[in-house]
Amino acid sequence: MSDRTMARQVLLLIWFLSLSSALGQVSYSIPEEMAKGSLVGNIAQDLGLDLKRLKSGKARIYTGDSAEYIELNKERGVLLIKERIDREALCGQTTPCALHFQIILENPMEFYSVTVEVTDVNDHSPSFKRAEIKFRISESAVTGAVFVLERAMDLDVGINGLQTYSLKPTDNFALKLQSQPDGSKIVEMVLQKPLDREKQEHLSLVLTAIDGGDPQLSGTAQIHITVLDVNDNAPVFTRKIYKASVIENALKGTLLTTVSASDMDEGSNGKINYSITNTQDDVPELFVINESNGEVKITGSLNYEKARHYQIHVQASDDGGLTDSCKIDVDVIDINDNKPTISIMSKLTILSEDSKSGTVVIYAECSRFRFW
Ligand SMILES: *[C@@H]1O[C@H](CO)[C@@H](O)[C@H](O)[C@H]1NC(C)=O
Ligand SMILES: *[C@@H]1O[C@H](CO)[C@@H](O)[C@H](O)[C@H]1NC(C)=O
Ligand SMILES: [Ca+2]
Ligand SMILES: [Ca+2]
Ligand SMILES: [Ca+2]
Ligand SMILES: [Ca+2]
Repeated sequence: MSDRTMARQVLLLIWFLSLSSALGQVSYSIPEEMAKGSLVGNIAQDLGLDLKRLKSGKARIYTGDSAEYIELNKERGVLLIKERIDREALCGQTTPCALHFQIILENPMEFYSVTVEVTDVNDHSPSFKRAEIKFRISESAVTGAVFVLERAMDLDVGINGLQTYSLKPTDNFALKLQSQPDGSKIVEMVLQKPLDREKQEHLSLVLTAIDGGDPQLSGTAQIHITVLDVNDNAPVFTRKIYKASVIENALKGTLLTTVSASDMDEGSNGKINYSITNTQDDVPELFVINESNGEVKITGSLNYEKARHYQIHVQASDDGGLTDSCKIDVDVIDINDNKPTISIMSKLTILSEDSKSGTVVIYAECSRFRFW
């Protein structure tokens, strides 16, 4: 076929098509997803053609090179669904969505234009690409802090498409939607009430996307928030004042008492280091505290005759430098370690007349006990 004959044929076709529109045009509107064999429309009646003419004219559908979703039943003069029509596959987000084809008859040749509009059915739920969204947020995050969430997709169009979102629960976060020029929305959550890791370390929220179909369809995404600790709690001693008593000749290493503080924070923010803070007396030489478990032990020699009472000042500090303090009132108990002096004294009076040399020895002992 030469270029010229081809051009002539194209011209001829255009002429016929323009003529056909003069002859008749019909349009139908059907929902997508109709079953195979469903009725689209009574074409013979709508075009004013009788069934005999359809047969004698060898009426057929001409779609060009696009797929044939619709067939002509010449016996009944009707258009029927030939293939399932998925509006989403056919038109995507484009509206309106329509099929255009011609009905061609011969002897004489006639063209009729047929338009079948395919309307949307709400057969897709909004959906999120990721069903789980994870955040790690510091408990010191300020109110008003914004976190971008994921958008959902709904393949349907118009009212059947994505309409809005909801976020639950709303204890700490509020949903914020920002409309974009292209009609989509930026989805964010805004901190409304400060987080507190000590109260709640994990938060779980549900983001729901909703379309406007009837019935409405929805899709959800889980939002998991791990609240990160900051050092916002100081250690707290279980008591402000501890009482303890110890015999004056207690051995080095004897346990006096155990102090205890707790810190609600996590890890090093809650790790307590105990220390004795006395500076003006000999407490640091006589007592020692285990910096990790608060055990206070004797590390020097006590003497009732010298001091009957001690006050140990203890500090608990976390790694962030927050502190609490308490004191331990220690009573030293006399164990009568001067009793031998008294008996020797009485012996001394008995012995004094008998042995002069013995007296000297015993007296020397007494004075050592008494006046040391
Ligand atoms: C505990 O505190 C003491 C005194 O403040 C310090 O010398 C020591 O290094 C601390 N220990 C730890 C494990 O931080
Ligand atoms: C302190 O107590 C811990 C735990 O009981 C122990 O492992 C550690 O050896 C103690 N430290 C000292 C200096 O006694
Ligand atoms: Ca649809
Ligand atoms: Ca939908
Ligand atoms: Ca702390
Ligand atoms: Ca904390």
